[in-house]
Amino acid sequence: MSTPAANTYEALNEQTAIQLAVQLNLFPADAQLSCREIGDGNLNLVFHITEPSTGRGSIIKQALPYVRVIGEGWPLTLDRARMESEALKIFARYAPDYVPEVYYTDEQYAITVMEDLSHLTIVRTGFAEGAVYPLLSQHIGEYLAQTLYGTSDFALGADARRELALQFHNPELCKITENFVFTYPLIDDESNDVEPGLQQVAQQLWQDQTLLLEGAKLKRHFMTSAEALLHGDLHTGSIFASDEETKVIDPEFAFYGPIGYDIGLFISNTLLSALARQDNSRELLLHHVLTVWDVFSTRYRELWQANNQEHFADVPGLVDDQLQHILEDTVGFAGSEMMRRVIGLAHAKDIEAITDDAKRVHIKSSAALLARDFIVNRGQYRSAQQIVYALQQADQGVDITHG
Ligand code: SR1
Ligand code: MG
Repeated sequence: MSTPAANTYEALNEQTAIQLAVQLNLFPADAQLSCREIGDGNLNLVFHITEPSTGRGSIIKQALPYVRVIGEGWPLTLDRARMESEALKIFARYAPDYVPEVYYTDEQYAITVMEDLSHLTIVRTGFAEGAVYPLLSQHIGEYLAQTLYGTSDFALGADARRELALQFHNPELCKITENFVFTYPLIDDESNDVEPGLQQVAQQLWQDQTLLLEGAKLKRHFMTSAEALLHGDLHTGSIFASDEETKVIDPEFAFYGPIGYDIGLFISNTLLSALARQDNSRELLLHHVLTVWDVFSTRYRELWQANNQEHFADVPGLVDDQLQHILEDTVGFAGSEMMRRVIGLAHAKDIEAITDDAKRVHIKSSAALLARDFIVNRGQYRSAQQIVYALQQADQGVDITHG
């Protein structure tokens, strides 16, 4: 490849990724390096470069000018790489333990070079293989509170918050979410992927005017509320972890949005993995849902009291009202995400891996009805225990379609 300073875009390959790593002095000039393209997401290239003799490594991530899984027929802004790098740097100010270090960025090439995380595994994959990650929800709860409170009006003041929000105008990526999470799964859209055994449930949901109304309200809220700098796509495929460590990656969907969206995505994808589990370890995943909310809300209150720019911050009841509002949003957005993982285009890996057709369809039906309950009845939720209880009811076939 030409030098990173050259003014044209070129997609990397395994050889040019090595050349770039050497040019950037990530390794000694005479190092014997190997490289593998390891991207398994929908959008980007990810190169893992290693020096086998020392075990040292680095990650080079590059955005393609189109959606990787579709091809050149679906162009997508390269600016998402800038969003990702800038968001990683900002999140690292608030939650340094839970974000990879960025070594280098190049806007022309849409490249982000970052810390090697290959000693960790992607949580979505690990969950599908039976892993539990005992500290995951403690870490994610802390990450969520620090980044979401830290970038809100309350911590920054409205002027600084508005200034920061200008950097994260991310219309193309937001549009993907507006379509694939909030719109298509609620209508009979050609992009949906509904397996035959789930058709009847899907048809029933597409006729459901209450669901459409509440789903549409959630979409409006996602599009118009600018509470904090969100990760914007915090499913379990955006988290690397081990038993001791957790790192949140891939914030290319970052934008100023409603706080409950990030929390809802983590909870929803964890619940889907729990539904896919047939053994006692399901309880451990459900425990993550309780812990993430507990840690988030406790830390949020502490941060609120320690640093708050809002004149009315000490008015009794305001922080409680704020947390109740975030919980309702969390439940509603968890519902939108869950619906798209069983009816929309991008499905949950661990549920799809179940080979027993009847079992898989039962789980998807339970998830679809649970998602409906979360969307329609989000205002009735007062605790994370209710979320877990609703999942247990749905899994036992209890009718939760009322309301
Ligand atoms: C067509 S892109 C579908 C999904 O991939 C990304 O990871 C986001 O979750 C997006 O919604
Ligand atoms: Mg991603």
